[in-house]
Amino acid sequence: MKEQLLKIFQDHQGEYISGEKISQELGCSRTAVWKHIEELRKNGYQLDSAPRKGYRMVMRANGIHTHEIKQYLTTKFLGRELTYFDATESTQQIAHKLAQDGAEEGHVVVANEQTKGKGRLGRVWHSRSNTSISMSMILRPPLPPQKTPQLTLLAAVAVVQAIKKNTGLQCEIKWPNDILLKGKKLVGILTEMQADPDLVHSVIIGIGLNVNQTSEDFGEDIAHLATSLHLEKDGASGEPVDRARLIADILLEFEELYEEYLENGFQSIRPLWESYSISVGTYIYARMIKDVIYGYAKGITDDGVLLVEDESGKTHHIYSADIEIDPSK
Ligand code: BTX
Repeated sequence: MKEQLLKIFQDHQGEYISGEKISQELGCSRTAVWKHIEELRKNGYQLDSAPRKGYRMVMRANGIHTHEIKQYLTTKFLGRELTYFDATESTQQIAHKLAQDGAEEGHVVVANEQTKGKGRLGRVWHSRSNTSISMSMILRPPLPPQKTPQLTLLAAVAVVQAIKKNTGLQCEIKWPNDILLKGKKLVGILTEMQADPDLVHSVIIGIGLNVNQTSEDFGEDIAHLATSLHLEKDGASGEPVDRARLIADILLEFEELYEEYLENGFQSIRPLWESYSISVGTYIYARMIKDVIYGYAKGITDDGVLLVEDESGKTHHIYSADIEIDPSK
C-alpha cells in the first residue's frame, strides 16, 4: 500500500491530491489514507496538507523502495526482480535463502537498514538506516568455484564507476574487496557462494556502501577509518546523494561488466581494475589467518590472485588476505 501511495505522489509531483482521490485509487477508506500518510511522514517524507486541496509531497526521503530504484533501472536482468526490506538482519542471509529456494540469476535484495550486517571472517558491517546502501545480488555464473573471487573484483570496478558517474568522486580499490575514498573505507564487498566441489550453484555478492552518513553517524569503532560519499562531496555541504539512482547505476555497471566477463574472461576487466587499484605497485603487508607476508605487490593474475614478491625474491600467490600498504616505502 505504501509503495502504491508513493507512486501516486510521484506521478503528481508538486501537485495537491485530494484524500478522496487517493482513497479511490488505493481502494481504501479516507481514515486508512490518513494513516498511510502519517506512516510516510514517520519514514522521513515531507508532506503538506491543505484544507479542500489534499496532500502534496514536498520532499522525497531519498528512499530505496522497489519502485524508487526501478524508475532508474535500465538493466536487462539484474535487479528486475527486487526484494526490499525497511530493516533486516542481513541482505546476504535473505539472498542465500532465496537462492536455495530457486531464485533466478539477477534477483537482488536491498535493505534500508541492516541490524546484523556481515563483513568477512565473521566481522560486522554497519549499515545505518536511511543513509547507506546494503544489497546482495544473486548470480548463477557458469564458472568453476575457484573463479568466483574474480566477481568481487568486477563488483569493485562496477561500484567505482557508478560512484564516479553519480558524484564525480574517484575512489580507489584496495585488493580484494575494499573501496577507499581519500584513504578511508567507503564500501565493503562480500562474495559468498553455494557450491559443490566443482559446480557453483549460486554466488551472492553483498555490497555495503556509506552514502549520506555524517561523521556522527559512524560509531566509535569505525569513525577513524570510515567515510561516506556525502562527507567527501562538496565539503559535506551539498544535497544528499540519491541512493536509488546509485543502486540502479551499480546494477547497470555490474551487468555490463559481467556480460563482458562471461564472454571474454577476466582479461577484459583486468586493465580497468588495475587502473583503480592502489595495492598494486606498492609494498604491502598481506595478513592471512595464520601468516603475514611482506613484499612488493607485483600485480594480479588473470584469476584475480594477488602476486607478492618478498624480500628474498620469492613470489607468493595470495588468494585472500587483509592488505596494509607500507607507508614508509
Ligand atoms: P570486511 O571484513 O572487509 O570489513 C569489515 C570491517 O570494516 C569491520 O571490522 C569494521 O572495522 C569496518 N566497518 C564496518 N562497518 C563499516 C562501515 N559502514 N564503513 C566502513 N567500515 C566499516 C567488508 O568486510 C564486507 C562488507 C559487506 C557488507 C554487505 S552489506 C550487504 C550485504 N549484507 C551483509 O550482511 N553484508 C553484505
